[in-house]
Amino acid sequence: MTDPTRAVADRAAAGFTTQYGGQAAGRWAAPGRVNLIGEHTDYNEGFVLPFALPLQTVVAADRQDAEQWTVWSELSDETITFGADDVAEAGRVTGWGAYVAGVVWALREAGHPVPGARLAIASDVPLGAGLSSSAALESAVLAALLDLGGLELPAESQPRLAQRAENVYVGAPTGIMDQSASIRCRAGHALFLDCRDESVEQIPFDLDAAGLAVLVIDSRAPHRHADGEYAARRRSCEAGARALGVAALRDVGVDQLDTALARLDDEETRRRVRHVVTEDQRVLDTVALLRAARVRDIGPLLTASHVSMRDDFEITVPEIDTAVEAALAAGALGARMTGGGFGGCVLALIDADRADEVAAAVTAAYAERGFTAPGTLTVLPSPGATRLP
Ligand code: GAF
Repeated sequence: MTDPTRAVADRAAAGFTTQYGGQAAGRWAAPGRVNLIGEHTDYNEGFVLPFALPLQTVVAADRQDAEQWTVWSELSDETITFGADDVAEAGRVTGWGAYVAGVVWALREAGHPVPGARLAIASDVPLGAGLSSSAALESAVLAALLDLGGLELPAESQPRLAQRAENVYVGAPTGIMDQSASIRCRAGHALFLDCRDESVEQIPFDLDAAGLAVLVIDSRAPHRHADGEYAARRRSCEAGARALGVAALRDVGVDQLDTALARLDDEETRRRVRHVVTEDQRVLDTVALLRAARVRDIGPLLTASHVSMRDDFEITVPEIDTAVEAALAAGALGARMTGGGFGGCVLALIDADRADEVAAAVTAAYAERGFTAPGTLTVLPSPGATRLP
């Protein structure tokens, strides 16, 4: 266990003891993620390339006899309890507890006899920063309940179940990327996921060997209508696919893009389609470079992805664009917004010895524009969900 994991795991274990008395039967951890490239491609059945962060959510838990789930979270220092009636139908538990109840609901819906449980949750994944705090919570709870109940669910089937909790129980129309990243990522690798058949390839992403680092910049931008805009982008993509007579935009190759765009009447839909089709290709190109250990060379693809999100998909905000421009001006090899958009984080690929310089340049650009100071953190590709020793 790394030191940061030990600290959050200790908080979960201590929270368990304070709330319920005694020791938890075990502790399960699941990470947040950044997406190296491939944004808004997952629900278009395309390609994504996330990696897990060293920031984790940890659940300390044990079984309880009653068909009841009692959950304490350090974030609100609040305990909630729900029973079988609350997970008989989606949406009955709201707020942060919905992510936990949603996992119980999805497991039961899939026919698994979920044991009653007492859970204590601690997390280092910041909320609302676009680093998948909800997928980390769902994935950690899922790992805990599977083990406590002795339930069999192969790792490749777990993301779909956690996604169902979020889509149906919580009601957020997200794709399969975040839960896949939290559950299936491996240390030192990015996860190349085909979101159509959910096949994965672990792509070595050895930043140290290349003398590079990934700097994650939390834009601290308030999320502006993120949920409504996310759903609107999804609808535009579906409309584009329908108009083109394909099952999903994944089925349009870059070599067919001009012909496809010429068949669309609506300028906005054309821009949305262009982003998704070119973004899928950028993922494939990034994977090809990483397979050849040409890590430095992926920089321009990251920046092109950002330009596409800014101009065609229109999901960036001024703080995010400022962070990308400042990082590039300070020598980053590439930079892009990561995650759903309308706030959240930027990742910049940088020479490892220039992290402080790039972070300072972004902070100075923010100050010049009067934005709230950004957060910065260098990260390495970390392990996916696991039971802690
Ligand atoms: C959010 C969603 F949860 C993902 O499914 C994905 O669509 C992403 O935005 C954009 O790539 O994180």
